Amino acid sequence: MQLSVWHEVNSSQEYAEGKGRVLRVSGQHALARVGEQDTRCELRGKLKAGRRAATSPVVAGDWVQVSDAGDGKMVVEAVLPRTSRIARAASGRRPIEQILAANIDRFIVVVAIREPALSTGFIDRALAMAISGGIAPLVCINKVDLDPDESASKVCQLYRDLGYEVIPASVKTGEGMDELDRVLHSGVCALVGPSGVGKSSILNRLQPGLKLATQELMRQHDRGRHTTTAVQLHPLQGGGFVVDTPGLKQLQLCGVTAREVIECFPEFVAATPSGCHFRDCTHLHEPGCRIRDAVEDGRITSSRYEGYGRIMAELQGEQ
Ligand SMILES: Nc1nc2c(ncn2[C@@H]2O[C@H](COP(=O)(O)OP(=O)(O)O)[C@@H](O)[C@H]2O)c(=O)[nH]1
Ligand SMILES: [Mg+2]
Ligand SMILES: [Zn+2]
Repeated sequence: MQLSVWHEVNSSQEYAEGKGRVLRVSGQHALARVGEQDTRCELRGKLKAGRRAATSPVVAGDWVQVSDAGDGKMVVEAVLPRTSRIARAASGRRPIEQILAANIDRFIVVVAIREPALSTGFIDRALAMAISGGIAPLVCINKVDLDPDESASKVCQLYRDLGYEVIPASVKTGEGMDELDRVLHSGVCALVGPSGVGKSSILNRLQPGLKLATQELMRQHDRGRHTTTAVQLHPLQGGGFVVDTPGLKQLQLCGVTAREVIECFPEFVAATPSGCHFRDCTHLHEPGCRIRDAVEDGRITSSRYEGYGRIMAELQGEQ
């Protein structure tokens, strides 16, 4: 693994304080970067996951306090407070929150313009997940080389008009790669998207040393082996870390409030400056709803309103 500049600057003090950053967790162990070393640490008893817990008490990205338990054995003593999180609802009879990663600076929503077909619903849910987790989102639309009728530029414009940063990209032609490279080095970034959109391919192109398994390689070589499975922080040459999340086909939101959902739809507020007839209008079925008027007369894109409806229905089902 390569050392990063960021790491060299900060590592000696962290090492002195016994502070480490968790790169990945497997079972009752964590691989943490402490100072300049990647160290396998055991989890202190109280930090071990119960059999039915959805989330390990320690997740990738966590800052942890480690100590030497003798014989060179390192132990994670405590998890420092998290500043942000990527969380989803774990499947089960009652949805429970599962934290996939913590302390992430940028949430890069990755979709493809084709193969698999683009779903703005996915983008909308991913934005809600980022915002509710306290992470600044960005949208990357990959595979624009497969876009003969330039439908990508429409989608780009839709989200840019809403105030989000959008990067059209192609691993094939190299479009957008410099921009993505800059973003990646600005802190700890996570790539979140359905499988097959090109997340691992993007990272391999920007940093060949990562050698992440892509679907193409799988088809050629090791059939049956899974691609990205556990969530893991990969150190980047030149600073920062990146997280390549496993393909999240269904982004099951968990614990997102109605207010956070509305934050993801700024055009709703802009289109109805004086609000709806009912002050606590959910914009789903109430009479006198100005949002639905705005959808009718085209001031709000209908795909966005449908995305809103699906998220709200899901959150109501959760209660
Ligand atoms: N045409 C085209 N294909 C791409 C592009 N990026 C990735 N792919 C292909 O899409 C497939 C899935 O890529 P992969 O990186 O495994 O996707 P992931 O599941 O999101 O990590 C592979 O066959 C890649 O070669 C792109 O920009 N254009
Ligand atoms: Mg992948
Ligand atoms: Zn309304």
